[in-house]
Amino acid sequence: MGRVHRINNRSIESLPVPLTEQELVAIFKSLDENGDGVLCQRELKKAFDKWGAWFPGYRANRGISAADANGDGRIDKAEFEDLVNYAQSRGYKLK
Ligand SMILES: [Ca+2]
Ligand SMILES: [Ca+2]
Repeated sequence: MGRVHRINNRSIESLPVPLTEQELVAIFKSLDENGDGVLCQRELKKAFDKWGAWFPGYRANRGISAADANGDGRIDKAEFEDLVNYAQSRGYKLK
């Protein structure tokens, strides 16, 4: 009964890359398809799909609960940074 030893080798590349303000705005705009200044669940689902999520709808919901400070179910520009932090903490690369 041997135990397989696996080295959990997380590379430095997997660390979140901080985005600049301009990059955040550019990403936000590219995701806000209808241009109403907020990202709804449907738009976030597409975003996570683009970022390679296996369950983009689930991720969108999780991202909203993590970042939606005022509880309206949508992500505005002020909340977007928290959403980005959430996505990056889950290993998504946004650029
Ligand atoms: Ca929108
Ligand atoms: Ca909100």
